[in-house]
Formats: sequence, C-alpha cells, structure tokens
Amino acid sequence: MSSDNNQSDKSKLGYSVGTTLDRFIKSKQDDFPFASGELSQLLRDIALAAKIVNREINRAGLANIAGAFGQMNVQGEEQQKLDVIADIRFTRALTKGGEVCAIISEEVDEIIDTGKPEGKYVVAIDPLDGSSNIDVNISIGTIFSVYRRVSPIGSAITKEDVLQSGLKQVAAGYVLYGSSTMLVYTTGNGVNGFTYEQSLGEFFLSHQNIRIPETGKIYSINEGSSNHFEPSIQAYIKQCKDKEMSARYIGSLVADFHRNMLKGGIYLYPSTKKDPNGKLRLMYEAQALAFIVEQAGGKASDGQRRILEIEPENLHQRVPLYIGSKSMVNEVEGYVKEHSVHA
Ligand code: P6P
Repeated sequence: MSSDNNQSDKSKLGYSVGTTLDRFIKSKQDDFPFASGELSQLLRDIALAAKIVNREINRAGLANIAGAFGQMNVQGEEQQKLDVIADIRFTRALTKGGEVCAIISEEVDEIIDTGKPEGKYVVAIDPLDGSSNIDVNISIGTIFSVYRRVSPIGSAITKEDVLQSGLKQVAAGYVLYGSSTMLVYTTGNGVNGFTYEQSLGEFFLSHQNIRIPETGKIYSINEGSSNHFEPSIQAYIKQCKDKEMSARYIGSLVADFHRNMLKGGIYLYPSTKKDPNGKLRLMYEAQALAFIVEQAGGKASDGQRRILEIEPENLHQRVPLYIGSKSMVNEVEGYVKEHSVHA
C-alpha cells in the first residue's frame, strides 16, 4: 500500500491525538491580546483538579467514598461524599493556582474568598453535578464559568465580582466523567473537547471545534414531573411524541447536554408549581452551558430570555432551562409565547 493510501486511512481514523490540553491552551493564549498567561494557568488548574476527581470517582466503590456525606447543602439537597471531595479538590486547585480571588460553589452558601487578592479571575462552579448517580455508576460532571473580577486587583471582593451576567464570561467548560472522561471548554473562540488518557495522565484534543446540529430528534426531560409542567411545555412534549422523537434523560445534566451537543437535541428543565424557577442554578450550571452551546451554534433560554443576558440577583438563584439545538429551543419559546398570549 502506498504511503498516501496509508496516510488517508489513518486520517479516516480521525487521529487527532498529539495535541495535549496544555499545548492547546498555550496556542490559544495568543487569541488573547495582552494575555499574560493567568487564564491559561487557571484552565490548567481546573484540568489538574479534574484528573484528581476523576481518580476519586473511579475508585469510589472501593475507597468507601460513595454514598451520602450525611448533611444537606445550601440547596437543601443531601450531599454525597464525592460532592464534598470534588468541592475541596477544585477549590484547593484554584486557590493554590493563585489566579482566582473568589469562587462561588453549589456546595457552599457564601462566596469563597481564596485569600489571593491579586487574582484577576472569579470562578463559579458546580463541582460534581448529578452526584446522586455515583452509586449506580452513571456519568456525572463538573460545570464551571470564569469571569474577570470587577473590583480593582488587590482590593476586597465585592458582590459585583461574583454576580455577573453570562455575557461577561471569559471561559466556560464542563468535565464529563463517563465511559471516557472529557474536558470540553470555550474561551469565546469555539468549543473544543479533550479526552483523558488515563495511562498518560493527559487530556488530548479529540473533538475539535464542536458544532451542535441545528435540529435533532432527542428531547431530554424528566417526564415523571409532567403533571406539574406548564401547558406550553406539555404541548411541546406532546409534539415531540407525535414526531416519534427519542426521549433520552440520564438525570445528569452534563451527560444529557454533551450527547445533545454531538447528536442534536434539547434538554428541558421547566419551572413547575413546586419549583417556579425550575431546579437548575443560573450561576454555575445554566450560564456556563449557555456560553458553550452558543459558541457551538446552539441556543439557551429560560423560555423567554436568552440565558446569557439574565442579570443575576443572588448566588444560588434557579432558572428554567431550555438548551440545545437552536431550532428546537426556538420552538419551545414559540410554545411558551403562544400559551402566554392565550392565557
Ligand atoms: P430531576 C442533578 O441533580 C441535576 O442537577 C441535573 O444534573 C439533572 O439533569 C437534574 O438535576 C435531574 O433532576 O428532578 O429530574 O431528578
């Protein structure tokens, strides 16, 4: 076989291994005028924590770190041991890295002051989303957003530093601890995915310039709550069934979101009478995924507003979330609008 054929066969396999996350971050740093490397270092700190959390998750059943931690978090949800471990790992890595002056975390009620007033950035993070799935070996994830601080470097942290709209994000990403572990992130120049090679302890570029299909045949929602959905959402779900679409709902936002990013589809977590603002949190779930999905050509809405334009009022505020393929999110907004006109 000629070398050309050999080469074309290899390219069919799509080998893009060779570009490590480190090298990619450094190469993209040049996209930032006057970048002095702090954001690059911050992303490396997140990747380091992800490697450590990945290891803890993989051995949870053996190291007696699965199961409940025995207390509730600020959301009123029972914390799992790995929720607490992940929160410690990410907070420690970001604090030691020195680039972050403040962190808001799903697991902590108040703003975390890292004691690094020279840090230029603020991070909002859900250290381990979907953690109730850990004990049954279902994929879980980490979700993070990065902002520039508003207050002067070296000064005390302010609420304005941490309560910023999604449009102000300088980076956002997620880690998916699944059949393989992936880190997917954007700094505003497209979305790229890296797969973790356990034997080398490195993330390698595996999904370059991810684009979400304009439409899809998958809808992700907890239909067990459908009696509590607004009529608009009930009508939308009915038309999904009439079109014989596929219902896929893992109960782990990052896993459902990632599948829909690659295949096309929509994830819905509506408001209900019980939870008028839905369940998902604006600051460290919806905003990050909204930035990512828009960078990939998709859309994220609360049914009426673009998620990225919502001005946050408190650290842990919840928001209804419709996110995924643009035409599908547009359709949901159409149902919401139609039902509000006739209400
Ligand atoms: P429900 C996990 O707790 C989570 O935040 C998301 O990862 C997931 O999609 C959703 O909540 C599941 O919530 O109410 O359907 O069990």
